Amino acid sequence: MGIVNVTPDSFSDGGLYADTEAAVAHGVRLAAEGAAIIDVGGESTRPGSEPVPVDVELERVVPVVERLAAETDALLSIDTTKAAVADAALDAGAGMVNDVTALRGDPDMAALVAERGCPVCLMHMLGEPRTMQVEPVYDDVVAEVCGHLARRMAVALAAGVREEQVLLDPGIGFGKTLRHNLLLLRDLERVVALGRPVVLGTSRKRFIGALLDAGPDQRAIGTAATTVLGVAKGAAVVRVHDVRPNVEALRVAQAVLDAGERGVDVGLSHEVG
Ligand code: HH2
Repeated sequence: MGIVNVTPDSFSDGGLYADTEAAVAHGVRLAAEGAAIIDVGGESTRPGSEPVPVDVELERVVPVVERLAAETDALLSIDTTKAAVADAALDAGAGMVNDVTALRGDPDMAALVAERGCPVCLMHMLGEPRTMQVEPVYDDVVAEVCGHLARRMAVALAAGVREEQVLLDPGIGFGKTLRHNLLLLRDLERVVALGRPVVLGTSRKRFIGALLDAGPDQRAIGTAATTVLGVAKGAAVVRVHDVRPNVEALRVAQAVLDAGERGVDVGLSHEVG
């Protein structure tokens, strides 16, 4: 899943793709690099960010979704917490909703997703973006994230969402310390055991910067490490800014995971190693 942030203030690429042309060109490039899903968002969820009015968010994302639907074969996902934005994006050609509040942000979202019958990603977040990084505390972060996701899935199903349309995401960086993020990655199998495809969003996040002492645009290789580990532990989707290095890391990792199963056997006699 490649990320297109049509925002002036996203934490790692804010302002780079804030106008329609730049956002569409970026989405087309990510699809060409191998993204099967393009996640379009018009509101930053970085720690401390303020909500964006619905009309502004609509103006940002709808033209981009329309154009990407015409210009790529990728499944388009709309990253929003607002039912009106999801509704308009689905009309414009999106086929999936990515809601970082797991249907808590807007009382109309659950019914909308149920009615549209589209896939929906439910993510764990402690509190809300404005306050989530203010001393997050858990007794057992993995158990609490899993419990929350199971409860949010139950709410979605009660609203009429079909179970096979639900994806789950532990919400890396959303109300978590470095240690919480590492524990969630180490024990990702426990999230996978909830029985739904898991989306992993580690890309360029602050915990990688803390480990590498690197700024957001220097975190692609660290991100690829989490992609490989995450997929080895059963993640189904990785949400990334830098599609190409992650696709390459994944192709090699997948070949190892599948060794002996698919009969991959390419002659390498002229290469060293
Ligand atoms: N992370 C961000 C935004 N949306 N959605 C899911 N499902 N999982 C995530 O981990 C996730 C997400 C934050 O990253 P980004 O979009 O790059 O930044 P910003 O929110 O500042 O636009």
